[in-house]
Amino acid sequence: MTTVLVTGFDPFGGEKVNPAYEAVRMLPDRIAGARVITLEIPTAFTRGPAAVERAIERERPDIVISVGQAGGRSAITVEKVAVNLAEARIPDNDGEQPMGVALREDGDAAYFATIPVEAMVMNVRDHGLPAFVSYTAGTYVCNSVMYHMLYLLDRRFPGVRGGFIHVPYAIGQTVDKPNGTPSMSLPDMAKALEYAIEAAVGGGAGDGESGRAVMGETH
Ligand code: PCA
Repeated sequence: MTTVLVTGFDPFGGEKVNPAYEAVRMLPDRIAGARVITLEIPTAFTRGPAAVERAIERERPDIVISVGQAGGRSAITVEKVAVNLAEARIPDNDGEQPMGVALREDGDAAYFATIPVEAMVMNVRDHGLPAFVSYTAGTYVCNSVMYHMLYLLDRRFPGVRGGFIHVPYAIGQTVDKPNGTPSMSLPDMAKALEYAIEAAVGGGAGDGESGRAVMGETH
């Protein structure tokens, strides 16, 4: 049976919750016939990737998807690429704040996600929820976890596919933020993750009912 490992971060940056883990823990045990294993991981440059590595060694998943909060984004975004750079605007939950350093001296400059990014976005949209491809996971802990995961899969677990999804703020987080701050309800977020994972398990080109959408950014 296909196994999908889905991780979500703990709260950081003064927030009381991290919608990533809150939505991940709402996922069903089975998606498209695959077994779903969920895990909370720390928002920390060292302990975050280490927790993912241990879970991969323990659970031997076929697919690994990490989920993080991207406050300010308005929709689910499936990340296309992770870069070999840590540039932390704020310290992580362990007080670590790397500035302008490589994540792995021996790693590639970047790794592309090996999950079907476009098909996942299309499946979320086909079910009436907003989703986009993102071409940057930032330079903080989320990019680091995605980068280390893809490095690890490339070297030690060929055949295991991996990637990353960013989610907006949950509605409750925006109560004390400026008018217009985007948010999404946790049930909608969990459903969107479920549709994205469904497409990842399905695997094929899966361009969705609406056909291959035009993706990309002009800036
Ligand atoms: N988001 C942060 C780190 C943890 C999280 O949920 C990020 O985007 O880097």
